[in-house]
Amino acid sequence: MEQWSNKLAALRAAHEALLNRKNEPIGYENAQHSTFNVQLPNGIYTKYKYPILTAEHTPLEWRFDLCEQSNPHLMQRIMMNAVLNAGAILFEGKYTVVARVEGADRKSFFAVAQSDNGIDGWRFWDEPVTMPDGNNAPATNVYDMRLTRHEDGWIYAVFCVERHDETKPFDTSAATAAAGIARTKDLKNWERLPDLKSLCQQRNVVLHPEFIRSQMVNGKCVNGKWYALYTRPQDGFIDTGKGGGIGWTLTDDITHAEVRNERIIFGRNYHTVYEVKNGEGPAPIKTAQGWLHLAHGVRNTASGLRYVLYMYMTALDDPTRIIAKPGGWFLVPEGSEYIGDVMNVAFANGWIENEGKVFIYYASADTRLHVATTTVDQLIDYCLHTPEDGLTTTASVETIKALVAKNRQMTK
Ligand code: M1P
Repeated sequence: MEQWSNKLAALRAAHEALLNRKNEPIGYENAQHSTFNVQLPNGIYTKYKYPILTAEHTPLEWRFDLCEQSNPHLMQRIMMNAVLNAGAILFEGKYTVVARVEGADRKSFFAVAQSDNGIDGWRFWDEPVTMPDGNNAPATNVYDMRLTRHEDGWIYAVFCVERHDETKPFDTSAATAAAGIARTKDLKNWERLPDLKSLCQQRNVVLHPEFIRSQMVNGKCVNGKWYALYTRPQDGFIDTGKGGGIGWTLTDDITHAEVRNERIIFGRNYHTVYEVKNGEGPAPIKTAQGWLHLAHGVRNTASGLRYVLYMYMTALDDPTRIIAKPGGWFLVPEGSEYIGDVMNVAFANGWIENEGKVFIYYASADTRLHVATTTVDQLIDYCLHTPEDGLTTTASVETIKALVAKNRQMTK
């Protein structure tokens, strides 16, 4: 009897120690130097020593039967595999994520976790989110929630809804992806709306936070009030197909959202970081100089796909007009971030802006969730002053030489 309770006390103490662990910013003094990687700060954002949420951060009550009679060996009854791609929002003064938690059974679900400072002290709520199916066909899996506090007063969640592709009954890997939509006021009670109607697969859709009040139709300016969605049309579940890139579509009724006139606002390009896939990350941040966008780009390599984060900016009066396009990636998996269930993946679908500070929640290797901190000013500076990708090696060399020449002038 005593032995069992001691074991439980030790388990609780170890779990509490993990949850209470202080995080440490990675600066020049404590930069990671290893034989294969030197991780010096880049001045654009600060990464932290520890991931903020992992499978081990999930409540013990989700995993253990805490009754000695029915669990005499104090074994995990339900194991957790990963905590990753999280939507994020400042909610009632707390930094709040709705994370994708994946169980050992490969099913993902959503769970809310909060922190007072956005960096450490994260605690999951007692139970995972109950996401109703509404009138939609039940999903096999749900993931990658984007949260948008919309000017209509609701908090919206748009996420991937995955189901088996019933047109291929003998292919057990064949899947379809659609964008699920739900809304809430308290992150507890979710009203599920019909999935986004689209002629092609959509698993990477983000709601813009403001209404769009005018659009050009057949060369004429038409006034109205539309919800706007960033999309990523795909021909198949994995296959991007012919087009692809970040799309844009307007819909007047979010309770029956439909992709009608989708147009690509940021496409894919040969030999760039978004050659294979290009998708919006979280909902953009509004600044005095334009909308800040965080997105993911995917390229192919001999060892599989490489997912990186990149940024761009669009005009305040037209969120589809790109005004800054810094070349290359913004954030990549480094050091131990490479390693996990899906190697070489950095993915972000949540960030929080609070009084000019920005907290970027990114996952590494589809395994754990991290934070990187920066400011709106730094991100604008990054977007406006990082040279564009010149799309050829010659252009890249000329860009470097121009910077060297400028620096030479400074030292004269
Ligand atoms: O494994 C990397 C990512 O793969 C998918 O992303 P995308 O839709 O861009 O292909 C998703 O499963 C995502 O969750 C995952 O991180």
